[in-house]
Amino acid sequence: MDTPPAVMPSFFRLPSERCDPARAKYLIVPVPYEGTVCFLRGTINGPEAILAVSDQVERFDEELRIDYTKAGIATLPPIQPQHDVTPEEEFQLIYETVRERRLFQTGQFPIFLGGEHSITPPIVKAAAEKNADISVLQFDAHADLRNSYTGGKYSHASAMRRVLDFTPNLVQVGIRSFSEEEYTEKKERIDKIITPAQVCNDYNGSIDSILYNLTDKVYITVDIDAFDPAFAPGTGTPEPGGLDWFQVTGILRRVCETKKVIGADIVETAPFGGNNVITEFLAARLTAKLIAYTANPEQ
Ligand SMILES: [Mn+2]
Repeated sequence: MDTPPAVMPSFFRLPSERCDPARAKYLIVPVPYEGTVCFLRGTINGPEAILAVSDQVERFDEELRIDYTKAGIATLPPIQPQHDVTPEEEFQLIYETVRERRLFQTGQFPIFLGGEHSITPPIVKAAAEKNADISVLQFDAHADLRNSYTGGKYSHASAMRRVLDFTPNLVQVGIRSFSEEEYTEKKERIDKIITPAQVCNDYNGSIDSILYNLTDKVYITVDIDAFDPAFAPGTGTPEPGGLDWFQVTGILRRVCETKKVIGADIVETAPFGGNNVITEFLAARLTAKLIAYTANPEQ
């Protein structure tokens, strides 16, 4: 398996005064973890690939017409184990690092770049300890609600089931793949699962339902496979019939305007060789959109 570098490129390669971790509003946290992936590998290289293309993204947002880098964007050292770890040890490492770095305690806005989806539950655990009544908004092709999978309780396919250990408030968007077990065990959640077909058929109704089911404080997790593989082919478990760029960013914008978003992750980007940089560029651009939508240029 590849070993990602301990020092990664900084997001946007901004001038130093805009990437001081003590003053920047946004903290980019690479988490190059791939331990329980069962189909196509490569997400361990996701964070580095996203950061490497990020300086190609414009710092001026074409929708909001602001330079959203003014609040500062610092890239922190990656969270990665120094030796082989079990999925449970990885959970503990991420949870403890998020706490030690005080990522949800200073009013700054962390954005974690994965890595596989099992990085999300330990982040949510740390965030929920500091934010009562937090919600999680998940974009994903997969429900990830299995109680355990081949990697055990901490498998990527159980990521959202583990999130439910820390908050009952979970809204899932883009879902088009779940098992009978997930459906029957979690049937009561079905109105908090929005499929791409629902988004296509009733976009405004879908947004209303998402906003209705979220509490005021929201953590956002984006599995890049929520997008249709036409837009994001570089991922471990691509599923046809996904969301497009305007659907995802439109929902994100409304949520960021309406709720207090406290942090986010973008996971499961798996750069495949050759010149296929579509997926990592989309992930970098989505990171920029999250920053733009939550940046307040008046402050
Ligand atoms: Mn997924």
